[in-house]
Amino acid sequence: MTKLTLVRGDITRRRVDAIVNAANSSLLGGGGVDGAIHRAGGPEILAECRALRASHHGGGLPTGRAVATTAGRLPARWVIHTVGPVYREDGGDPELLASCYRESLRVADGLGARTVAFPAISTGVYRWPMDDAARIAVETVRGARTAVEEVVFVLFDERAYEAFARQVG
Ligand code: AR6
Repeated sequence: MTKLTLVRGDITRRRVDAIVNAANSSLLGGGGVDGAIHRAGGPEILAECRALRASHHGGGLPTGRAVATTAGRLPARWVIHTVGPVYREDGGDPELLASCYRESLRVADGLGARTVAFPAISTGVYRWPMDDAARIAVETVRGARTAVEEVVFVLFDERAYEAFARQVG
């Protein structure tokens, strides 16, 4: 059983094996948590993202998939970059959001990571409603077959923290 922990704060400060980045398909950075990770981690992460993009994902990383880089100056050992789905007026595909969590844990297993920190993927720029995103995140991690021992959800504000706390119970 993977232990679930909730904390409020900035994911770039977490000393865990891997932190997950809510990236976009370009893997070239952006705003939100993606911007914070590249700013705090330094140029090494972006250089690796460019190399990954060039060698494996010429068309960009598809939504719901995940890849890993080292973590530059961050206290974590690796950054796992995943691309969440955009929530539109007619909704979003919950399976793609679940896939972000599952695939990130699969990549973490490949790295041998035992502790992994996730932000609330897709709940910022991509506008996924927080309660629904929290439900999908918690259900998916609880249902995952993984050797990861602890998943830490790092929630940036009180509203996100409360939504995840309601799901974890
Ligand atoms: N630590 C933890 N959580 C954070 C941090 C942080 N330092 N900063 C923001 N959050 P978002 P998305 C929260 O927009 O919705 C980027 O431009 C934030 O409050 O970062 O998946 C990418 O390049 C929110 O709850 O990611 C993509 O283009 C959550 O992280 C696009 O945004 C996710 O918000 C991805 O959008």
